[in-house]
Amino acid sequence: MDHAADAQRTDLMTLTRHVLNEQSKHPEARGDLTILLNHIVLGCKFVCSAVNKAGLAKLIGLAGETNVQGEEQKKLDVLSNQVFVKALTSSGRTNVLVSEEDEEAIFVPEKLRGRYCVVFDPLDGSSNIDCGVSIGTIFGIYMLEAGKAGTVDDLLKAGTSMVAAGYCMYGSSCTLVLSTGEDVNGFTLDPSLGEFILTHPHIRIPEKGKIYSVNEGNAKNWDEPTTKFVEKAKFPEDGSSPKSLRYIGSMVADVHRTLLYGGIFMYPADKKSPNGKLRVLYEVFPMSFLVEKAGGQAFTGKQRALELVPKKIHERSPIFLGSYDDVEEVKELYKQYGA
Ligand code: FBP
Repeated sequence: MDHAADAQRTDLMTLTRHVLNEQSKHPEARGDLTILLNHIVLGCKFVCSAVNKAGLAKLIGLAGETNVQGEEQKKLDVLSNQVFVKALTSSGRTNVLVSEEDEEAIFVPEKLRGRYCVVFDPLDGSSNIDCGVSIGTIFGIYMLEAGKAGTVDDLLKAGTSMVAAGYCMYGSSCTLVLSTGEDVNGFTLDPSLGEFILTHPHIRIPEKGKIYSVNEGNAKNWDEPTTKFVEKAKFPEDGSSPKSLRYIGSMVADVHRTLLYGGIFMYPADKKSPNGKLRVLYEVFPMSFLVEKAGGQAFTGKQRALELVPKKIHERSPIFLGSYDDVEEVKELYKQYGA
């Protein structure tokens, strides 16, 4: 780290400045998305500080309630959800919200309504909170037709209708990865400034990876294409080196590594969970949007993930996402063996 250069670093590309630059490319833009993103950033900063001091502040452990998925809620889950619902509502730019933690969609009060709908998982990977492993927030943004009062149907659309998506990873550093439709950029929180600084411009996922990421504990229930793919990863028939297995069990952390290093992240369907585990609106869609914008692919086992049209807000779907060539291999296996 060249501290001298660092100290001289005056031309700071903050996330706000970056989004304003992107906005200036759209003369019709009114700045609403910029304001909305700034409120999401505020939520991420709050959760980041809460996660950092979770152990000390007795924020770890159970909150004593269960959420719509029937999962026991953690204190940080509840806190993060409250922070994001308040930040998104108070932005005056949102209309309908869907949170992993709330059974029903949240309709913003009329006087605070705006044109955007936001789907989000306030704290993903919650099974890793108490052991301090990286967790994250995932979000996807839709734009309503002007003057339209939003309904849940405005969110039960193909993921291709999203206008922006991102995640914020709370790990050794706090990193926010965002796409507003063109490319994918990563920003790291500089705690001394309280600002997200552009550290990973124009992220491009390597075309082929050396890593596969899946919970092999479910292997006995997998379908044939998944079993074959993992077998070939471990015992390649073409003399190439075996792939390495990396699985944190926190989607944000596993997808972040996949975006930067390449490879494939999978949560396939299996006999126990025929629709997989991950939720379409606030896990599969945002991550698929980012991976595609970075040059990769996202596949459900049947179709391009972003072309899915969910029927309910907490619907689940199998997912294979990552490097283009690796996902292409999975698609070939599904063609060959069928699901
Ligand atoms: P939560 O949103 O309830 O945390 O569940 C999602 C998740 O933790 C993902 O982050 C992760 O990829 C997956 O579940 C891990 O599931 P498993 O423990 O079955 O491998």
